[in-house]
Amino acid sequence: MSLIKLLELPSLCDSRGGMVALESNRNVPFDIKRAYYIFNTSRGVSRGYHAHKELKQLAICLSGTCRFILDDGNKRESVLLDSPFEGLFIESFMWREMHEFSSDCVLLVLASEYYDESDYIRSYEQFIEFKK
Ligand code: T46
Repeated sequence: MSLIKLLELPSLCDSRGGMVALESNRNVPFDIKRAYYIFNTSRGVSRGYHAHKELKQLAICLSGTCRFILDDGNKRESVLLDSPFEGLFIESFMWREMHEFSSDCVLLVLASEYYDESDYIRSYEQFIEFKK
């Protein structure tokens, strides 16, 4: 089974322009407790390099593009996010890296939990230990 779970976010676009609605436990598969966005990423920068113990997230590229790498400890898959009409669902215990941010990239992330640094696994070796 693929690690890349892209959820379609229905378009509410009309002649006036674009719109997408995000709803907890409807098109977003968890209760949304937090949202953050990443933008103005410096050229050549990569982010992430961690996993979460509990947190589930949905990442949506509102503009521009960026590449996600997901790794469950057994396999590693990559996907280019380039549409506000699709969300990448990231389950817990999934190593993630973000690369190739375009200069206009605005990445919105919806999260199932409040920020908690103790939920992060920031070492790949530790992540592999957790997965055993
Ligand atoms: C993830 C990927 C996709 C906060 O204080 N509150 C927050 O809600 C967040 C997200 C971060 N922070 C602090 C923690 C760090 O001191 O902001 C700093 C930068 O966070 P970090 O280096 O973890 O950022 P990324 O881009 O590597 O990872 C982020 C999320 O942290 C992470 O959960 O899955 O985006």
